[in-house]
Amino acid sequence: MSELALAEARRLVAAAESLAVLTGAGISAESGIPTFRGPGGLWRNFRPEHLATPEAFAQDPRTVWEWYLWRRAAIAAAEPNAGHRALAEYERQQGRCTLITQNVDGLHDRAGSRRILKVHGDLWQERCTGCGHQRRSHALAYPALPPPCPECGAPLRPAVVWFGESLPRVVWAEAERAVAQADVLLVVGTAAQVYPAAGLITRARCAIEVNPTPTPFSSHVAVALAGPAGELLPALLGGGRDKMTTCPPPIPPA
Ligand code: BV8
Ligand code: ZN
Repeated sequence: MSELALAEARRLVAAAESLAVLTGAGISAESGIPTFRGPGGLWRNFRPEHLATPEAFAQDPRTVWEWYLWRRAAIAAAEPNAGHRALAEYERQQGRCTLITQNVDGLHDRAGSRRILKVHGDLWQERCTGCGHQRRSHALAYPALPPPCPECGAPLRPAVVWFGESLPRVVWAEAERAVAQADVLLVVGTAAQVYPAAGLITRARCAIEVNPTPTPFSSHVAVALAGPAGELLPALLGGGRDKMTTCPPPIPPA
């Protein structure tokens, strides 16, 4: 990744009045959580349609629950990484940051981020398919799958957004507003293939991508930083805000 690209990205962030961030599974990769489409990815042994859809749950709720409980166990054993922490620290110091995440793992919460818009739901939240009863749960196993609703006995499901399901309306509207109002959208660790979340990138006034691998948006963003979030976010966000920041002098040729 070029030092010039990082310097330009730092300049854009330092000059930004408000920042929005869109994260995907890649920001949790350095915590040891497999991504969806990468090597050894979460989808590797399954096709998304076979697990993360209402049809799959209707057909085989037990297998779907086993997959989510397996993911809960992996996440419970993991820790937020330097990328999660850099975002939380930036929000704490600068305040003007809205974090939009496609992730359901809760690692941003555990890193200390507060203003989080979970556009694909939360793996640690459950919802009744019968009466709509909601609860938070950190269970890694249940005596029976699917677990019955404590209110009406109908099957509980993970309160995540499956393919073919709408995103939570209020959360999504807030995410759209945050991107529209932000001077810079930081796009971190997403292959940008899942919509409508990926569509937020085209609506940004100025986007900076952090990803070791090119995505369909890499050639359209202001700066594409090719590298891991755990390394680049601390370098990018660590400097705090300084409106007078000017672009540092170009690196003298070696
Ligand atoms: C909707 C929650 C409409 C569950 C997820 C047919 C029917 C219906 C809809 C569709 C359809 N065909 C297409 C669609 C739209 C569909 C879609 O986009 N499909 C894709 C596959 C084409 N979208 C939907 O269905 C959405 N709903 O459209 O509703 C509607 C309207 C009205 C009425 C009814 C319906 C709902 C989509 C939400 C699906 N749920 N997750 C769960 O987690 O189990 S999606 C899932 O993918 C996760 O949320 C994940 O975050 C997300 C996106 O993946 P990424 O985060 O990008 O992860 P990925 O592995 O792909 O990439 C990781 C990246 O990280 C890579 O680029 C890698 O290079 C990078 N990386 C790796 N290491 C690092 C790193 N980056 C930085 N640092 C590192 N160290
Ligand atoms: Zn119920």
